[in-house]
Parts: sequence; structure tokens; C-alpha cells
Amino acid sequence: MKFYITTPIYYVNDRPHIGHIYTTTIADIFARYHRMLGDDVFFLTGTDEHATKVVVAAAEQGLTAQEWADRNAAAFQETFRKLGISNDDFIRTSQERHKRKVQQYVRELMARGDVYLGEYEGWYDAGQEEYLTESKAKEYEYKSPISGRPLVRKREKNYFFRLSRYEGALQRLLEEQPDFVRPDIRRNEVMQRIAEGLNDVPISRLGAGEWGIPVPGDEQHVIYVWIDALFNYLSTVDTPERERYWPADVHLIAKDILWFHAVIWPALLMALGRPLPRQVYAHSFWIAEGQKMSKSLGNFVDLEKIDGYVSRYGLDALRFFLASQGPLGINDSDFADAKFREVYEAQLKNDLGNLINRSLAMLQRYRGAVPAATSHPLRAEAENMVASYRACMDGLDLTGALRAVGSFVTRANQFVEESAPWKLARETAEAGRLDDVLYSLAESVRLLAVVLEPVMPSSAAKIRAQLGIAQRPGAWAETSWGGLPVGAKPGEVTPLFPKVET
Ligand code: ME8
Repeated sequence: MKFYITTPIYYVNDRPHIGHIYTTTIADIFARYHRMLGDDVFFLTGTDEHATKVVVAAAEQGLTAQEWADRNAAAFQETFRKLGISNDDFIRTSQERHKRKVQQYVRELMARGDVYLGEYEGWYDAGQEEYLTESKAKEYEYKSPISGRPLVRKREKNYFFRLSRYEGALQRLLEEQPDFVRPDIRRNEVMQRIAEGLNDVPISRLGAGEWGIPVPGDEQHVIYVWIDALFNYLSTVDTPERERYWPADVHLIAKDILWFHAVIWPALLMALGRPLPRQVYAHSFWIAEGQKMSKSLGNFVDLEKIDGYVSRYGLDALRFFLASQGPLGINDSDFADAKFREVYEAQLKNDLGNLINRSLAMLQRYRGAVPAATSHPLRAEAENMVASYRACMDGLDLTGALRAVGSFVTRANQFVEESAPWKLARETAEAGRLDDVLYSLAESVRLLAVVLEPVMPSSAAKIRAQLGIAQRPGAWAETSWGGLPVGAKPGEVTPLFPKVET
């Protein structure tokens, strides 16, 4: 099966921060999971470059918009590379391959009568070059919120997309395909807003020669940045070699950009007669130390902070923290230093790390190689864990999957206490029982390496090395109990998640 997963394409005017890194890391985990299932995976991320802000910021630096975008897109690429993100492509909306396609799509929409030249009238802030909504204009007493100068009533010719035409079809989509927007609460929000009625939306702004993609056949206008950006998901795979990936299986986003993905995007695709994505999943937000992250507070968990965590705790610990504590559901999550430390200490160092370390150390000390077993005391629990992990992962419930793994780790640690291999080792009559215990523990450790591979790939590799088994990345078939070869010799056994001094 093919599996196509996307992240939003990020604005190049920002530096990458924890929000971007979160969505991309989660997408990376699902991409790795599907590769493990043997799927033909395509994982896309990239940058959204044609915002007007880019021109302003570039000018301040004495650069062209393109030069500035090049620099910042490189920062995103470098960050994702350092974080081990396994994306299959990185789309930049200023690339020719994208621009060409967007013009083609807009031309098609025009030919189908879904894009028309109309007139837009509204309150215009000349200093800011933007229209304000009626309510915002009123709120500021028809003066610019920035300069205080009076707003002007302005009419402008714009190209419009006939969104209104798709109101019924969108309603049906959300009713008949309840999984199209997840979680459910987000789907309800979208349905309520559609029920209030849909107006046609402008898809261009005036500006000959400006930064952006010109409207085909009318170079006085450039395509509105959001329309340009949404098309990235299609333009990247709209080639003979990649067309098998369309439609996308999951567009992973946060709730801030749900409207564009759940309404505008499917409507554009309906208008183009293209198959619709299977799902838009809108997660919630990270806040930082209990407070919303914002420009004015300057409290973004930025690259410097993130690098600090990676160098102190390791990349896998960061990935585990994001995956197990992140806002994939409907609640926001707090990125707090104390919480990070607690998760590391309790879940990674004490539970998982300790289980692996003592299981392998005892295997080495008492047997030196994996013994044959006659009974398998942890088998049923391991099989349950694998089954619920899979069900959760298939439903994008990453936290649930890790909870299943965590409960199994707790159970296996209990089993170590109950069976007390150090006592069995002193009784020759218990040799068979000790073999069974050591096999079950080593096999559990092997299974953990397989299921944790998508979340913590380098720890999974280390576990395999310590266990003395093949280094190739895990495949789903390896989750069957009993795959550990008798006679395998553990390598050097060292703690995977050592104590971190703070
Ligand atoms: O909106 N918590 O780009 P953007 C979790 N270019 N995730 C967060 C977050 C937070 N506090 N802050 C940001 C844009 N994100 C457009 C998208 S797509 C066709 C165009 C993540 O750079 C989250 O995925 O503002 C959110 O949807 C995205 O960054 C917004 O990135």
C-alpha cells in the first residue's frame, strides 16, 4: 500500500521552533511506522515562501526576497536534517516545479468557470497594503490599527474562487466521511461554520511583478499566498513518477490552519475534479512553561533550547517526549523543563532503560547467549501490547501506542522482580526456569526495539547491537513472538538512557 503524509509548509519568515519541529517529528514517526509495515511511503514537508512579509523582511536585510527565502528555507532544511527527519522531498513554493503547476491549476479552474474576475470592496489600510474586515475596521473606528490614519474605502478587481458552489458537497463530505477531519471536535467546528454559509473567496491580489506566482493570462495579479501554498501537496506528486501517491492519506496540521485545509482545499480539489485527501488531522498547540508562546512574550521554545535538550538528553529523548506528551488530541501540551526531566527519568531511564539494561546484563552474566526456552511467560502480554500499539498507530494515536508500550515495560519490570533470576541462578534445579525467564526478557527487549523504532530509531539500533542481532531496521513481521535466535550473543551492555546531571 502507498502512504502519503504531509506537514504544513512553514512560513520562511520565522525561524524553526518547537511547533514546526513537533508536527514534522510526528509525521516522521508515522512515515517510519508505515515504512516498517512495508508501505510505499511518501513524506513531504517544505516552506511557504510567497508571503508579503518576506519582501519586507528581505528589504530590511538589503536582500532580494528570493535570497532571503533561500537563506531561511535552508535553515529549516538544516534543522530537519539535524533532527533526523526522514522526509522524501522538501517543497519550496518559489521553485519552478511548483509555480508551473499552480499556474496550470488556476488555468484549469478558470476554464471550468470556478475562478472569475470580480470586484472586492472593503476598508483598505494604505500604509499596510491590506484590507481589514468590516468588524475590525469598526473596532478601530475606521482608522489604521498601525498608523492611525483613516482607512479608505477601496474597490479592487480580484480573481475569486466559487467556494459557494461547493457548500453542499463539503457538507456531504463531512457527514459521509466522518474521518475526513479529526479529531471530532474539529470536524464539528468546521461543520458549524459551513452551515453559516460560504462566500466566494479572493484568490489573488493586485501587484504586477510582485513576489508571488502571477495569475496566468493576467500578470497584473499574483496568486494569493494561501492558495499557492495549499497546492504544494498536489504539485509535488503531480508527476508521472509520483502520481501514485495522490490523494494524500494524511495532512497533519495544527488547529490554527484547519479552515484552509478542511474547507478551501477540498473545494479546490473538487473544482479540479481530483480525488480528495483521506484525512486532515489537526492537533492542538504546545505552550511553554504554562504560557502561550507568542512573539510579544518572546517565549518560543526555539532552536537554541531544542539543541540544548538534544545535547543533554539525546535526540531520541526529545522525540519520545514530543511523541508521548504532545498535543495530538484536543488539549494543548506544556513544554516545561521539569516535565521533560520527569519523563526522561521515569519513563526512559528508570522504566525502559532499566528493563533493557538488567535483562541483557543478566542474560550475559548467567548464560552468555540466548538460551532455548520451553515456556514463554511474557508472551501473551507482549502480543497484546503489539496489537494495541498497531491499532493506535493506525488511528494516529501515538500517545496511546506509547502508553501500551509503557504498560508492557512496567509489566516486564514486575516480572523481573517476581521471577528473581538472581535467585534462580543459584539453584541448579531452576536452570530450565531461568532459561525461560531470560528468553522472555530478551525477546521482550527485541520486540521493544521493533515497536520503538519509528519513535527512537537510534535507540532501537543500539538495543539491537546490545542484543547481538541484525542491524537492519525493523519490519512488522518481526513483531511476532519467538523471532529472537537461540544462541545470539549480547554485545556490550551499557545504559541507553544514562543519568543526566542538571
Ligand atoms: O501556517 N504548537 O505556516 P506556519 C504546535 N505557511 N504546533 C505548532 C505551533 C504550536 N505552538 N506553532 C506552529 C503556516 N505549529 C502556513 C501553512 S500549509 C499549506 C501553509 C505548527 O509556519 C503547526 O503544524 O505558521 C501549525 O499548523 C504550523 O506550525 C503553522 O506553521
